[in-house]
Amino acid sequence: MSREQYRDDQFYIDKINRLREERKAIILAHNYQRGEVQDIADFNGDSLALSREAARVDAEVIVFCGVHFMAESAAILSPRKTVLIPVPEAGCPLADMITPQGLREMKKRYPTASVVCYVNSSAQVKAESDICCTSTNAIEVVNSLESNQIIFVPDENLGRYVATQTDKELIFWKGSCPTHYRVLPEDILKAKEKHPKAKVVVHPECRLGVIMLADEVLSTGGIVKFARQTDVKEVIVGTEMGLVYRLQKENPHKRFYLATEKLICPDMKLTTLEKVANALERMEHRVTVPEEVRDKAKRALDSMLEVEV
Ligand code: CIZ
Repeated sequence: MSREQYRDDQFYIDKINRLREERKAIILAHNYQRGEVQDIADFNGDSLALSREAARVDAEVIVFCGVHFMAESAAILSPRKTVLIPVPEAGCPLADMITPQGLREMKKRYPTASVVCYVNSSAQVKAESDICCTSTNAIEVVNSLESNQIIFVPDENLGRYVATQTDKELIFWKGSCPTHYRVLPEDILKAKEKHPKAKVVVHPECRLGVIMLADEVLSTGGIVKFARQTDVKEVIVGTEMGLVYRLQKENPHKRFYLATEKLICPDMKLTTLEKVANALERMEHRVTVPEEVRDKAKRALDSMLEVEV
């Protein structure tokens, strides 16, 4: 890092620390955020862990460093707190691949099926669903339902992986995370050739051909736990690069290799220290969910929280 960059970062870190106290705010950062943003956060985690933290903490203001659907989930679970997102354009292409109208049409085609909705979706899509899931609990959520036929939206890759682990009949939506979709089986084979002693851990948003080459298939929270507990000293990581920063920081005596340089989510990288400082200074950009949508979306999230993992 250049001296100028260091000086700039320090300027914004001091500003954030002063404003965080003045505003009685906490800063939550997703595992895919830039390293320097993870470093100034009060709490790092996956979207569900962060939303739970948002609901639990005694703070008036939550600055959610992540993408829009994540801040929205925090607003759904904590309606009385002020939830701010530093970059309102930070979206999720996967979440944008399904509309409430599209889901309503699918429900008409399969009227007796239950609807499981991955948290990477808008509040309106959650409101149309019976239950939400994350990549940590998707299998348990699907198995918890009485119905044998399940509409699984919007991530087809995650759905197809879940289908390999359950007897239920899953109906997929054609959605995928462009970042994870870019990873090809050849990328994993190349990484394995380069690091023959390493274990391969991939996210279930990867395509099935990639999943089949992995030693473990885990959510980001699961990968954090795995990295802590494993005796293995080298790990090839098949998920967004921001997680590798956290893994290396928490496990300095192990080595983590990003499976491919393609694993970068442009939306996750939009949040910078300057944007976090601006959010706190200007108290923007507030994320709210209309009450009638919030109420239904919260029911789907609450149903998920009741499922034991
Ligand atoms: O739910 C999340 O936070 C995402 C998008 C991935 C994960 O596995 O943590």
